[in-house]
Amino acid sequence: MAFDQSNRVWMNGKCVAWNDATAHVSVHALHYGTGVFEGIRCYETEDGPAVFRLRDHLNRMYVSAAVYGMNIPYSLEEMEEAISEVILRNGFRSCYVRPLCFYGSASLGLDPRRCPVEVAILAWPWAPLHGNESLTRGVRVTVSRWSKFHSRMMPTTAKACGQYLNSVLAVKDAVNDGYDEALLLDAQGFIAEGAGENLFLLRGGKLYTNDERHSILLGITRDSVIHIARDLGFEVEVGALSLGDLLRADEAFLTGTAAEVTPLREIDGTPVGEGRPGKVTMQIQRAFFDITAGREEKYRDWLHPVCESVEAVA
Ligand code: PPE
Repeated sequence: MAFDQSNRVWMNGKCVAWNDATAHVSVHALHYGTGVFEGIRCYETEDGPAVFRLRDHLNRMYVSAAVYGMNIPYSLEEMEEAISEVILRNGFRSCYVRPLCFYGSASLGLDPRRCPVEVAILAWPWAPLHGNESLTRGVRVTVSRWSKFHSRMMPTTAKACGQYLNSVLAVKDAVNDGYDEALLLDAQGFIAEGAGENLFLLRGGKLYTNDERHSILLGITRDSVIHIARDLGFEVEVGALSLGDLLRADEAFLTGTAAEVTPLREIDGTPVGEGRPGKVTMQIQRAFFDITAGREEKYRDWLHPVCESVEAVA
């Protein structure tokens, strides 16, 4: 985490100093988790910094907000511009971007509608979620005793603040027990997802992942990997994944904006495949990083150049 390298935050319409981007302890979101957010990465390319699948992330944020009846007081284009601005003003060539829309201060009680919607965008350099080494060595996961909440309890396809308490519980236990990450099962006992990532398996040369029927967030990295893998000639099947499937897999990996494409090498002491990052996993990871670095013409649409949209930045 490198907050100390971030000087500016975009908040409610302007770029302010990091220390001035504050909220009162009475804000609704602090009490009830009533906010929605995104996690987005900006990558360094030959043509300058570029944000990966920015539109898709912002679209998901507006959908998350709509689910909770929240009106974001800025248009998608304004948010795009604001994200470019905060990256440029911080002078970052690559970074993680965290837009957050939350109910502010007016009254408490569960109905948030009297509270203003506040919008902040943080940007800071963030290494891969489980550390640089995790991308080449893989991570060890444990199956959590906490289930992923069912999509009838809360919409798992929305990325909302309070929903993450479920992941926080799972990660706390996993880290206490010496694992890198927690894997959560759904209410039926099938695999849902990692605390902050989706899961892919490889068996017999074919890739498998699940979908929203198993209470997952539909990851944008997941969608990217499905495209990339099919492009590389792999068959990708979307359906239920059991723990048995994972234990029998030749390879497995996690996908997410923060985790990128992270090989999974062990689950509760049992090696996945040969217990080290698999060949196909690494092939997909390489392809993913070629795309994010702007080296793949075909996928240039996935990159939003940072300079393009900001008119005047001092
Ligand atoms: N599932 C969950 C529960 C999740 O939080 C993420 C992203 C994903 C899947 C993958 O989604 P996508 O980023 O669109 O591919 N988790 C974000 C927050 C992680 C955190 O620790 O904070 C992220 O990766 O930015």
